[in-house]
Amino acid sequence: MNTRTLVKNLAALPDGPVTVSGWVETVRDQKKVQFVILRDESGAVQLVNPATREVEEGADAEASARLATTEAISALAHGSFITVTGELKHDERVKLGGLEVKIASLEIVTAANPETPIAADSSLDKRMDWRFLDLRHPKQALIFRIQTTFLHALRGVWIEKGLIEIQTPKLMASASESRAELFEVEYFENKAYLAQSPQFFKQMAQAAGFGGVFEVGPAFRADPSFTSRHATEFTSIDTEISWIDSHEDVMALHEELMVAGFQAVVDKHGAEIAELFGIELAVPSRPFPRIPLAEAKQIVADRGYVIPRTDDDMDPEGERQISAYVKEAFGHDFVFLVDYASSIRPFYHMRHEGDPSLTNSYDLIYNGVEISTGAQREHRIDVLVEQARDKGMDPEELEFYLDFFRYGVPPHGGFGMGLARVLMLMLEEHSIRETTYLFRGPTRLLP
Ligand code: AMO
Repeated sequence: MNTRTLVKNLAALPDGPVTVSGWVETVRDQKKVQFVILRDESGAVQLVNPATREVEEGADAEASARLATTEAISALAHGSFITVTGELKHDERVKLGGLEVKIASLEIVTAANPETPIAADSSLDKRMDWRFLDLRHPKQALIFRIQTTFLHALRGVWIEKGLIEIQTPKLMASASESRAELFEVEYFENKAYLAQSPQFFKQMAQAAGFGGVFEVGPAFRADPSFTSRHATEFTSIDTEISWIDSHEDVMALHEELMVAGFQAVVDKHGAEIAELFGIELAVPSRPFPRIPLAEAKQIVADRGYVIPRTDDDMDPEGERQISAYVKEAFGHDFVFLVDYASSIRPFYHMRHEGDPSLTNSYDLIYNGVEISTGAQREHRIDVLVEQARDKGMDPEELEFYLDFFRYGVPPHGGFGMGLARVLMLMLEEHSIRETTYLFRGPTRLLP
């Protein structure tokens, strides 16, 4: 390893020799002095070089070296990765961090092509073509630090509660959600399908007696749409717990996870989020408001927006409207819409005792967009088979799944949540393309 000091650690060092490594953000090549802004994963620092433009014939090796460094800086392409050794000097007149490094030696480790293919005003699509350069911006990188912190906090809650982390297969013999949006792949002599959700296998863990499980992993949907919230591959945060009384228990866990995740993000990144995104991120208070779907539709209608489809789900404008209402009425950014009609829910959702037209399920809406679906599952095999038939499904095709329920299984439930959507809404970004490391959509498989 080289002995570089991370830029963020320079401030704590006394004046003296240091080595820093990173990429060149800007070069200011003045006649008498040259400035280079070097950035690494932790911050940016100003490097300074008193320019040596020419040396006398027969000058000593040191003077020749100074000339070589000056010429190298003049020719230095933005983005090149360099290592610089020099003298650290604290100087409050330096705007960037109140310090600079006077270059003694500069090594161009890898030179960048001189023309940078993207600029600050490039389109999102263009930036995605050059995602590795786009991600060099501190704002972009911060998104993935926040994601790391958020997931770490969620894991903290799950592990504290004794849940087991699982990795379920993404190659499947059947659909995991519906036959719509299903990717089919050649699988030797047969067909396989890419998992749309770990749904069946996280439920299997309940039959396996695991008590509670979680998974953060890829999910695939052959969704041809180009909205700001849909990807063909996304990271799904899933959890499933046994011995629940109803979906209320799932929502309680969901709230706990969100509060822990937001608390960790605010604690660790609140100041940077304010600086780079202009957002004062707050930790949501518990309990999150809960509104039955039918009531939510009425509230939205009373606000003057009639959801076009009659028996259907909320549409995106309906989600925005109900969020606006919840913000006004409760000052909350989150709302659980509960009691979805069984007509618009999958066969595995448990229906209300005494009113099979409704399910023990919910969607979590955050700042106007659905981020999650959760439910109590039907664990009684006869009822489950009936519900599958009711949805026009062939129980024979579901045999492997139905078997989970034939050898005893506790009551259980869980949720699935799109990671990129949470981050998009948290950071008020316009698209999950911004909050996905490498986005996948109908026309994007590269890089
Ligand atoms: P659902 O299909 O509602 O439920 O998906 C759960 C959450 O996953 C995210 N999501 C997506 N994100 C990006 N692009 C997509 N194409 C996409 N599709 C879904 C959303 C959504 O709220 N098995 C159930 C969950 C459960 O009941 O546990 C399921 O998959 O944030």
